[in-house]
Amino acid sequence: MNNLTTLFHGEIIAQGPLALSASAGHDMIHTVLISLLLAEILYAQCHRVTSTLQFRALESYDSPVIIESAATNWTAIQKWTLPYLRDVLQEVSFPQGNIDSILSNPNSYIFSKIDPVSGFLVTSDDEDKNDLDFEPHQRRFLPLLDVDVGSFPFFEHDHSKVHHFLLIGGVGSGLCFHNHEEHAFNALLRGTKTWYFYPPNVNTLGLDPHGYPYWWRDDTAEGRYEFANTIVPRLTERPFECHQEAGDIMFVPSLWHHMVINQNKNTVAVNAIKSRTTYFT
Ligand SMILES: O=C(O)CCC(=O)C(=O)O
Repeated sequence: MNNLTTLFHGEIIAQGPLALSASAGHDMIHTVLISLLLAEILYAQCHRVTSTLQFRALESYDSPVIIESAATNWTAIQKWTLPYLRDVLQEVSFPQGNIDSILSNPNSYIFSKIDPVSGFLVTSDDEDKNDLDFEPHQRRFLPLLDVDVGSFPFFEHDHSKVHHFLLIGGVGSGLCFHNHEEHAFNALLRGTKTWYFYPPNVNTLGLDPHGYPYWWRDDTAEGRYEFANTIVPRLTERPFECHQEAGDIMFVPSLWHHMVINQNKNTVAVNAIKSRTTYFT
């Protein structure tokens, strides 16, 4: 059993114990040790910190970071239970269907903008539609932030300049690799997420010994599981891997490529981003 080495800013900052069979020969032990060490270096887990960290300090990091339990005391965690969300969103038609069909389909996902002024959930594809143009049932889940549950925790920007999105998905849902121009923060309220990260300058074409990384843009649940189970182990440079639990906030640094798999349970998250520009690469 070997604990994973944690890399941060390119340095090994912690390395777990390695247990090897006593019957193995000296050379073999040496070889196994070297390969385990290399495997560990290639298999970096993301850095975890506690919420006492200063927001400004975090913004200058160029590495994905989980701020443990930073959202635990957020009112939304107590209020936005799955039964509550199912109830208030029952009649809302999202572009992908209604909440029950979305939760039962891992290839579906609610990723809806929360209007920064009204706090309304924007369920239409039409960004220019005024809040008042929505049908009454589309306005029931209101208001979301500021009035009802308070501001997004930890995040210290002028909230009127921040975009928020509500993300709800079933087991196996998620997103394929993409990045954004600005830092983003993702507060997980329900479920668990596994994140995979690559730095902005990664050579994507050299990652997979099997050739062209077709999986980079595969946005199916099957593709996500294949990536996690089959593809990651063979990669020449493995991604940073981060496990986010409910109550944790994930810091997604600008331009870092990331993909997400929602694990085990239905997940509910809210993210905060200064710009909503998304670059798919
Ligand atoms: O929570 C997720 O599914 C991922 C969110 C994400 O990738 C993003 O906000 O850019």
